[in-house]
Amino acid sequence: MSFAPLQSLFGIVTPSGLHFERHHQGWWDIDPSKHRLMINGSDDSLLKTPKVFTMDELMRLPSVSRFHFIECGANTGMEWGNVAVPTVQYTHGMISCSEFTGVPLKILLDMCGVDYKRARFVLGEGADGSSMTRTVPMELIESGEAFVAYGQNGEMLRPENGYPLRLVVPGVQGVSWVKYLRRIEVGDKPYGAKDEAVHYIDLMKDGTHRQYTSTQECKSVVTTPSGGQVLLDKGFYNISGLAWSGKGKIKRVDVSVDSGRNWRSARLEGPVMSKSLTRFNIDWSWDGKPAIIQSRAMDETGYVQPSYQQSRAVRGTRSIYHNNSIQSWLVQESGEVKNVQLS
Ligand SMILES: Nc1nc2c(c(=O)[nH]1)N[C@H]1C(S)=C(S)[C@@H](COP(=O)(O)O)O[C@H]1N2
Ligand SMILES: [Mo]
Repeated sequence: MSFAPLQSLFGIVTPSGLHFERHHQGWWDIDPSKHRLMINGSDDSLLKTPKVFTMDELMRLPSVSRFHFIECGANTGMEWGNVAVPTVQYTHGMISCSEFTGVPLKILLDMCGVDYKRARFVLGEGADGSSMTRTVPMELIESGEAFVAYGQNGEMLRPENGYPLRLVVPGVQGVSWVKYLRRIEVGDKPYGAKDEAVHYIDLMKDGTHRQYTSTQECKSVVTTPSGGQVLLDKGFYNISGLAWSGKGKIKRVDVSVDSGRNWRSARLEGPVMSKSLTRFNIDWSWDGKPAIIQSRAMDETGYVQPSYQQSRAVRGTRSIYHNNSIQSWLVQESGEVKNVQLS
């Protein structure tokens, strides 16, 4: 497992070598000439012809190239317990953003003659030893959004990121982006696989668990200044950060430098793309006194990123997954920046 060094990155694209990594069973060394993608049905009547594709066959098909973020559902997970890990790399670094290239899954399912009336879900399966399987609802495929990617940032996927083939499910948490993709099964109900029945579920305040919360809600974080950095002197600083939403485009990001009493709208750097990272910037003149810096994003649905107080009212303190609460960085008089949580 490794985290993207968000404090050192500019713009929105994560260089491939700095992409975060999450492996449930190590990374896999696959010979692309031997790799196959099989598409079958949980029951034969759900499609006309099951098919097996080679990489060469996939790369002849119409391709798309799109910028999307991928965020692990466990990103910012330690903050539920108010652990206050020191840097933005470890609070928020299980997110990355790339230009992915591949074939819309809809094209492949059409070639197999899938019965879309009955086949409402698919299961993606990887070739590694993790038995990672995830249910993906058919709407995300019929809309043309989900695709099987072989390219990332202009080159082939790297082995750590699923070479030679991975599922891209825009807006949905990373675990559904199955790497080393070798099989897609179409089915008529959710699969209840271990990684959706037992893991990646939300422990609620009342002790019950919430399942299938796959879409990553609107979230943002200031990356400069952020935990572990030091401001050398008072005066002008560019506050910079990242915002994203699994539901579409970022509409607005507000920034506060006084613990949330006053907010100003930041500049969004274009292009602002759907289900991608958006960079924001805002001018700040530091007077040398302690300051708490926060960002609060709003997406095109009107949803506003919640405070910790709001999140905890629903989720309590013992969750692991899906924390999109507002992050606070304390700039101390010494210029040193620290992770703090406001209650
Ligand atoms: N085959 C396979 N796919 C997988 C995983 C895995 O362990 N094996 N991990 C998942 C999880 S939990 C995440 S967050 C993302 C991480 O993708 P990355 O390593 O390219 O950043 O891949 C997902 N796809
Ligand atoms: Mo993950």
